[in-house]
Amino acid sequence: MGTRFAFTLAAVSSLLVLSGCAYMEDREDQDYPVGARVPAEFINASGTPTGTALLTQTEHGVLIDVELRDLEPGWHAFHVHERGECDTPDFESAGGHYNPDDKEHGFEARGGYHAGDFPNIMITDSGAARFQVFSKHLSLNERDNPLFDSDGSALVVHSGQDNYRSQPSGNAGERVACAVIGR
Ligand SMILES: [Cu+2]
Repeated sequence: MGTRFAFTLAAVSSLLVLSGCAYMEDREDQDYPVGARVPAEFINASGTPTGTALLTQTEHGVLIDVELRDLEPGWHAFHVHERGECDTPDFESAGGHYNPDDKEHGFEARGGYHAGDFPNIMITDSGAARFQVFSKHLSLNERDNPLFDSDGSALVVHSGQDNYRSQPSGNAGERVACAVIGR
C-alpha cells in the first residue's frame, strides 16, 4: 500500500515536471513573445505611403493599432489577406482573406468567419482613420495560425464596405490600400 502510494506520487510529480518543462520550452520558442510588436506600412494603388499599423502579440491574440490617411471618406472593409505581397495597383498579389481554418467569409455567414475578417472601418471627411482591432484568431508566432507563415500576410483596405455575407469576401470592392505585415 505504502509502496504503491509512493509510486503514484512519483509518477504524478514526474508528469508535473515534464509538463512544466514543455510549457517553458513553448514560451522560449516563441519568436514573438507576449508584448512583441511588428509594424506594417500601408501604400495606395500608386505606391504612395498612406498609413501605418502596429501589431502587438498579447496573451490572447493580436491587437492591431491602425492609422490611415488620404483615403476616400466613408465605410471601408478591412481584412488580413493571406500573402505578404502588396503589388500595385490592384494588390491582387495579397491573395484571398487569411483563412487557416477554412471557414466561410463573414460575421453573418452560418459557416463563418475568416480569421482575417474584421468589422468595417470609417474614414472621416478628412480622409483619415485611427482605430484598434483585436483578434483571438491571430498570432505572430509560428505555432498557432501564424501571420508569418511561409508567405506572410497583409492588411488590406477595400473601396467599399463588407456586407459580412457574400462569398468569398463580402462584396467589398477593389483594394485601395495594402500593408505587408512585418515590413
Ligand atoms: Cu479584403
